[in-house]
Amino acid sequence: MAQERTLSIIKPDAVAKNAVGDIISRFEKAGLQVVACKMVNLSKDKAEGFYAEHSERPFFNDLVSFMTSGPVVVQVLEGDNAIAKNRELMGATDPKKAEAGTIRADFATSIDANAVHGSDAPESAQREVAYFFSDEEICPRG
Ligand code: RTP
Ligand code: MG
Repeated sequence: MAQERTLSIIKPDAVAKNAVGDIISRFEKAGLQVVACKMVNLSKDKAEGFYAEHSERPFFNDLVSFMTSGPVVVQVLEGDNAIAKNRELMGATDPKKAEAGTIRADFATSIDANAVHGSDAPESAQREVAYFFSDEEICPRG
């Protein structure tokens, strides 16, 4: 299977719950490696730019407010089939619909405060990784 990179964000609700370690542990146990990682407070501009594809959606302002409400942990995950594997580990956007044992089923509160973000396709993964990390900040272990 193809080695891929994907962008993961542990959102403010999960950081506030002290669930950072539990969530990263799930990625590692599933065979994904953390090859870049930082904790940041997103500015309104940075959050709006990140979710620009949703700018016309009714939930956009709430989404940006939520993503700027506290620190987030932004990571690059690398591994076989990393984009789909991360989405599988995350579970459905709405935690009520997320399969048991997924990150969102276990840690999310609502469709807004849903614990994690993961890139949804190779193109978005490439764009999102570059939105947060320079090449020098990514540390593949080979
Ligand atoms: P994400 O981008 O955060 O990984 O989530 P996703 O792909 O599962 O969902 P997406 O459709 O890209 O939506 C981005 C985020 O917007 C919020 N949302 N709220 N109230 C609503 O109907 C609604 N729909 C989406 C969620 O926080 C979602 O993660
Ligand atoms: Mg999305």
